[in-house]
Amino acid sequence: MGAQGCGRDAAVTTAPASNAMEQTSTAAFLLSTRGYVRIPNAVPTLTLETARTQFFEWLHDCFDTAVEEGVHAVSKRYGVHFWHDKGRFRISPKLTGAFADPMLIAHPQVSAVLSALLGSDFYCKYVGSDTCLGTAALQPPHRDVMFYRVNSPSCYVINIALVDCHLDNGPLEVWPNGTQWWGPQPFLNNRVLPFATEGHRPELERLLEACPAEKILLSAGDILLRDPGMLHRGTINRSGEPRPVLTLGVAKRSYDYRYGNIRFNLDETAYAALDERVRAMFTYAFEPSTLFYWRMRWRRLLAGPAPSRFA
Ligand SMILES: O=C(O)CCC(=O)C(=O)O
Repeated sequence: MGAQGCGRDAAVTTAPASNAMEQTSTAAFLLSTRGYVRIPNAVPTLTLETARTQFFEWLHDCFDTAVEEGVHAVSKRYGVHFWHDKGRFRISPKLTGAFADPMLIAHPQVSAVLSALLGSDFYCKYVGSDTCLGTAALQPPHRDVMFYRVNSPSCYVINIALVDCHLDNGPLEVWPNGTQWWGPQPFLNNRVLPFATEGHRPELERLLEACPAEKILLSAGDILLRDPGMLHRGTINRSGEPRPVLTLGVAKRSYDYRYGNIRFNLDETAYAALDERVRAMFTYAFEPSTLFYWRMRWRRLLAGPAPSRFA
C-alpha cells in the first residue's frame, strides 16, 4: 500500500500498540522515542457509539450555523463552540454524558502513561476535535506547539478515533520521532519554520523528502498519544464522509501554551458533575482556592489576548 508523502511514498502503519496496564513503561518509552503510541480498542463500545452519535449531531448543527472561515462561533441548536477552516471543523465537545466518561476522557492506560512522563498532576488545556471533510486540503508538515526550551516534551496530544481512520478518509501523516529529534536548530539553519497548518511549504517539503513519513491507521475506539512536537499533517479525505477525531491537549503544570479554553467545554455545573478522575484535569479553571488556578490566570494575563478561535 503506498500513500503520498512529501513527493515519495509514505509508509502505512497501525502504530506500535500498547495493550495492557503493565506495559505502561513500554508505551512511555515509545511515546518518548518514536513520538507516538497507540492504545488499541481503548474506549468501550457503548461509550464510543453514544459519543459518535452525539458528535455527528453537533457536527450537523455546526454545518447549519453559517460562519466565516477561521472565526470562533457557537452552534445555533446545541450551543457547541467551533470554528472551521479549509474543510476542517474544530468542535469543542461539551463534557457531559459519554463525553464525560472517564473511559473516554481520562482513560486509565492513558493517564498511567502520561503520569509517567508529565507527573501525575498533569492538566488538560483543551478538549477539541479535528474533522476533515472532502474539501480539506493536504496540510504542510507542522508541529502543534512552539519549540520546547528543554529536551523533552512538556505536553502531549491525545487523539481518540471516533470512526476508523483509513487511507481514504484523511489519516494523520507523521514524521516519527519525538521532540529531541525535531529541535529548532536544523530548521533555523535552513530558514524554514514548521508551524503553518495551511498552504504550501515547498522548502520544508523538500527538506523532508528523504525523511520517511508514516500514515497512521486507527480503528474507532483506538487512542493515539503523540508528541505535538513531532512533525505531522492532516491528509486528504476522499471517502465522502467526515472523519472526526477527538483531540485533547495535556501538559505539565510548569508548561502552558495559548491554544484552548476549557470554558468552551465546561461550565460550573458540568464541572461539578464530573467524575473526580476527569475533574482533576480541569481544577485549574474552576478552583480559585488552589494556587494553580491563580498561576494559570496570571499566565493568561501575561500572554495577552489570543486570536478568538484560540482563546
Ligand atoms: O486532521 C488531522 O488528523 C490533523 C490535523 C492537524 O494536524 C492540524 O490541523 O493541525
